[in-house]
Amino acid sequence: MITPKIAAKAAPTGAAPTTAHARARSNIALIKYWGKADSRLNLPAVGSISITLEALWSDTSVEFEAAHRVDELTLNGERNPNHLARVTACLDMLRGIAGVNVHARVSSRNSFPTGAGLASSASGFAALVSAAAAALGLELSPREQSIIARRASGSAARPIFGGFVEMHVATRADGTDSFAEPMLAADEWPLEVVVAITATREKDVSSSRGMTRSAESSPYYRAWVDSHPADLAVARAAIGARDFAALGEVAESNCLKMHAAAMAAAPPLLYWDGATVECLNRVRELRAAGIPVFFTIDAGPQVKAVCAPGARDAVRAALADVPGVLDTLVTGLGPGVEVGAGPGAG
Ligand code: 2P0
Repeated sequence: MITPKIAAKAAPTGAAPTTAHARARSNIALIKYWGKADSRLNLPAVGSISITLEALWSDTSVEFEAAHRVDELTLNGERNPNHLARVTACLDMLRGIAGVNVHARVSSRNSFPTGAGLASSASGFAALVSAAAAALGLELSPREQSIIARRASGSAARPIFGGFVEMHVATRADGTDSFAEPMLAADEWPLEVVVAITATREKDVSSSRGMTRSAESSPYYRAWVDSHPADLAVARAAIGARDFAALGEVAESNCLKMHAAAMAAAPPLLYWDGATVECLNRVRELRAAGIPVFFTIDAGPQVKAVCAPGARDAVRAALADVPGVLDTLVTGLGPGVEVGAGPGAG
């Protein structure tokens, strides 16, 4: 474990709480992160632009206690040994900064399916970093939290902030300039998202392994990385101009490019179901009928339909009607991580 070079600014002695609670939202990338420049520091090979989602959250409480012999994780009400190693690695970074060696009881609950392509690791680790830092009495800036969250999971660096967020690649070898930054607050362009859920199973191949496999074996991976800065520039300009059509065009293209690179890996990575494709077609039909909507898909089969204000109800009804769609979720854009000492997440 390499402790990030972040100077500890601990709260005054005696004032540090040992328990804290945080809510962080999930986020979806409109310009995707797919590939690592450095696995050890978890540095992304490409930048990304995301939106933070109001209704898809992780509530996490962290309690440090000298009597705990090991870290413990409860996820959605059940002890979870599978994700404990990553949680401990994340806590180790914060313990290293704080200069303490106490173990924690972590309890986290998601408002949406876990590990199914809805960025539960992003909201979960963003909430963990903020809650654990608060419980240790560390006064970390949002940027410092973003850097630590990135080490835990690349997409977790982004929902430290709300609304539209850009994540930067590193130019420094130590990765200290790879963090997320806010672009627009949620209410500055209040888009909405309809999520069409086609499966709730946890994915077979994690994003981390999928990225590594794509980088090692996909003939399209280099083209994906090389063409990425241009997509980021188009998206930045579209967001600045609130140009929904331009944002949708580059987001759909970037999404399909990411999946094309993954599909061409050996063995191939296919995150989609049949209903995923049907939803893409339905979104295109809606747009042809004049409804402002575009799609994006992450490392799972769910389709996220991004809607201009006013389009949500028609989009939801159309996607709910697609055979194979089990459920739909609707959300607006939300704020960054919210921290408070408080109730456990159970
Ligand atoms: C994204 N994804 O930009 C992309 C699009 C999935 C598809 O970030 O290895 O779980 O923990 O850094 O953050 C999911 O990747 O990967 C992801 P790690 P993470 O949202």
